[in-house]
Amino acid sequence: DYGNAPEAAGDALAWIVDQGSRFGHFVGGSYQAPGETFETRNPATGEVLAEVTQGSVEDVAAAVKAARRAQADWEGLGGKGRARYLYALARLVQKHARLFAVLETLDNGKPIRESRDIDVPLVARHFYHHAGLAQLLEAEHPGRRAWGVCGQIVPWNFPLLMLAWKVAPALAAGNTVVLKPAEWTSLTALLFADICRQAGLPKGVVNIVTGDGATGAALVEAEVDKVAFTGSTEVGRKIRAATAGRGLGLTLELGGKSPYVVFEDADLDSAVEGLVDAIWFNGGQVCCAGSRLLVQEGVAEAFHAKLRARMDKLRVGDPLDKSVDVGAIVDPEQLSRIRALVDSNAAGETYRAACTIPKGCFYPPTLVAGLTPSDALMQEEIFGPVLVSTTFRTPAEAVALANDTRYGLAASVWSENLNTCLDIAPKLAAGVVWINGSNMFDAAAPFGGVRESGFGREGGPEGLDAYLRPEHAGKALKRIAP
Ligand code: TXE
Repeated sequence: DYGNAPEAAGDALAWIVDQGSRFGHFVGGSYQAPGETFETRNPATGEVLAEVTQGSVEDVAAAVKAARRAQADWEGLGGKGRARYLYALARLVQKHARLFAVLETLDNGKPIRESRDIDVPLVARHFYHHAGLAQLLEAEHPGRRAWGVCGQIVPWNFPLLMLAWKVAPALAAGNTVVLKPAEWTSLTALLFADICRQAGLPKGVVNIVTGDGATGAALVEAEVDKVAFTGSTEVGRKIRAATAGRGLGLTLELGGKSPYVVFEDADLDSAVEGLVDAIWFNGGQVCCAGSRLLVQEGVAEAFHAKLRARMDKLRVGDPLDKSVDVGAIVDPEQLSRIRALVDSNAAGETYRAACTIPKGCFYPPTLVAGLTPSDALMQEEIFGPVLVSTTFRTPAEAVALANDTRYGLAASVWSENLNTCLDIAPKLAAGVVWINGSNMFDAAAPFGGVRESGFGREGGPEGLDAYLRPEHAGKALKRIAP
């Protein structure tokens, strides 16, 4: 029971106050004294939630050292030994699910319905899944070793879930980690540190260093063996350059402009509902958001009419209200980015949902229809509740339009004719293709992009593999010699 909004916020706010409302890093199994700090705010109200430490180069080095010290013993525990800790982490996430969900909603502005029903359950699922994989590790991956110390940098759109996507496989494979949350949303990572303590995780296996992009850059430059990053394509490019030639493992999960292709024989009502999930889930602040609608000409008018009617019914408002569909935008800076992109566009026809929009860090669900492929809004990732659309005539044209992007993260195809779906899906340049659905995630399914959406997979067997490297040939040979 999540109670009503103010009650639900109470526990999470009390947890922050219990911690002194000022947070240091979590290194070597304990919270450090706060250093130079910055504020983290609730975007829905503008209120300051807490102060968080800006990590320095020295802070990062100390955390990497703690992770290094812990690594050999952690790997030496073996997969079965590590699995016990991963199960404990999963159970503790479930035990504190409400606190995690409310804290995430306060810090990020996403609807409580999402953090409660999607983010937190998926976090637990990732730890359970990787506990299972850890148990089988020696049998399934003979001759594979952990990379060592992993530097992990996550964005603000799914703060805790992106932590789980990175920490769970790293730990399962025998790595230790230094994770840097995004500066707007550090709190659930700091609560997760507390969970690590409760689970009795050996000191130094998980370290959390907070801070901004400079802290992230310091982590990439530090003595780590692998870097895993989720965030903007621009920063991904910098990280790739900074890691080149250092023999490090690297995975990058970057931006997207995913096509949502609706054929005229699609179940249009379902496709409209799918689109609500695709572009208004987390206010469109989703790397694989179905942000580019391509609809077949014959049904375009009817489909857009249904869509506009559905948009008007979306509830935008207090993210702690359980009936709210679209919450706050994560930060005023992100809100101005969205505004600037949409306001600079003169092409097509803009429709703003007729629902009530609160004052503050909120943006109305918006549709910009009738664009051509070269219009900036068709190409740029907006990362907000803004859908753009155009039409196509033939399946070949749909494929050409869908692939007319520098990105390649995800795609959705809607048709009641399975032959159409199965014909189109493999022709789409995307790491993930959903048929008659969108934004479906599971720990057992690999997720990741092609082109400028990055490389490497998270989840599934490939996700674990990304945290393993071949054992040095010499050692492997010795092992099989009679
Ligand atoms: O991302 P950044 P921002 C896209 C989206 C959004 C835009 C900008 O289009 O509007 O990026 O968002 C850390 N070295 N996505 O500026 O900067 C940073 O502190 C190392 C898509 O917030 O990429 C944070 O922890 N790290 C996306 C993380 O990188 C650095 C999710 C992501 O922030 C760094 C987020 C540096 N030089 C934004 N600079 C997705 N694909 O899910 C920053 N960081």
